[in-house]
Amino acid sequence: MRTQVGIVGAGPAGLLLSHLLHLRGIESVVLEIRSRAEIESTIRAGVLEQGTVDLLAQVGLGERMKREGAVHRGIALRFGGRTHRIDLHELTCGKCITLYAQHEVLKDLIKARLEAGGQVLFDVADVSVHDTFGKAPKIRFREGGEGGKGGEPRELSCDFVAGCDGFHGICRSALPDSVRREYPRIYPFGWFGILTRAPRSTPELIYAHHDRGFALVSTRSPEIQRLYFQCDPNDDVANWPDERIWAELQARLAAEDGWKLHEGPILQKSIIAMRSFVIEPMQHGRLFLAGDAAHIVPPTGAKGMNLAIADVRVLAQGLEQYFASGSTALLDRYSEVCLRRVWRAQRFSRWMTEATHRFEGDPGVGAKLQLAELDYVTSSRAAATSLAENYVGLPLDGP
Ligand code: FAS
Ligand code: PHB
Repeated sequence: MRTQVGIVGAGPAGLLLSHLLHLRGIESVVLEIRSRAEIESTIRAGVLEQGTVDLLAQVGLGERMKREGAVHRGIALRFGGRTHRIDLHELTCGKCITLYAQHEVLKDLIKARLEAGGQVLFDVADVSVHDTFGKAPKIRFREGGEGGKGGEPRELSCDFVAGCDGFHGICRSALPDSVRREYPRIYPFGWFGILTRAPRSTPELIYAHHDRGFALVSTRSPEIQRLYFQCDPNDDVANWPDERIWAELQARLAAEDGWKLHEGPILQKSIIAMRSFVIEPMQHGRLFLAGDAAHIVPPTGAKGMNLAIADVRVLAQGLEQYFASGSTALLDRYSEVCLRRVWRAQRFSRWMTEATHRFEGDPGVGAKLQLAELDYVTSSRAAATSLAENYVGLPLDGP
């Protein structure tokens, strides 16, 4: 098999890259170890930045997002039992966020790729990348097996490899130790996430700081809500029967105005580790890493998927220039341009996490400073504007 760009991973990064390249007349093949059904049903992100929404609309993927997504003009910060609204729209001269689930974005992307005759190979196995430092990188894999077992050995020759295989993928390990620098951080807490069939309890997201720990009220639709609360990362969902979950959420989200959370049957429960991670550089030879394969942010800032999409936008521009003129000027700056945005998103996500989560062993001064931080950001226009512009997404840089 041969193509121009071999893409490992059919997440937001891999699928959008394949779509952007297609619009530029550049061929690609996407290799994914999981099934289409799994990809289209994995519960993950929910918040799209303004820049992500604009890009998806520009490249013909906006129709269902605009119809089914929910535009939010603000978010709420709740602490000391009181709720403070951050008017994103007003503070950023008109920018908003859109609540549209990641797996819905993936459904739209897969439909667009397949309808355009794109090659997205699901259920492949034993993927490995080779010669990414030469002029003819190769991706070896097995196809047609059952659940990753068996299948014919295949080899895909390409001009470039895009490592879009997420944090637990194989592409990052292809960067030699001699050139790579990693910046890992594990937080001492996780998020307990639930999906519930219940009406919306709030018109906008609520980020809550509470003595018992952080809580977040988000949404997927008027009928399906997404909620998270800070938990022990080593805990087990089996320890959390529905009534205990609702009791904990009600306690952490209690407000002086008597506001109460609408409860309902819990459809899905999961515990998510909280970490931040960056690898530098994001490119080596003809291997380009994008998205979670190169960087992870704690989800408090809702940046992960948006960063993945920002990466492949820059990569597609560089690949377009290369295939049009042979120039690698933009590709040579790929890592530098993406890492500037990644570190700014790391800074913001860390701030959101450290201002709203309870840190074990804190003698109390930490919580006092957090409350002062939240009090400041909800009473200073300058500070609120900084939060708002980071939350809706900093402008997408050109290369
Ligand atoms: P992904 O991990 O999404 O995709 C990688 C793909 O590669 C997967 O399909 C995987 O099966 C495949 N793969 C792995 N190994 C492979 C191999 N060897 N060969 C072939 N394929 C392979 N981000 C936000 O912006 N907003 C949010 O609200 C938000 N909420 C989140 C909530 C949760 C619970 C979690 C876990 C994450 C959240 N994120 C959020 C972050 C999340 O959205 C990620 O940043 C996003 O999925 C990254 O996309 P990709 O880089 O494409 O990686
Ligand atoms: C979500 O809706 O899943 C979500 C929203 C905001 C976050 C993280 C996740 O910060």
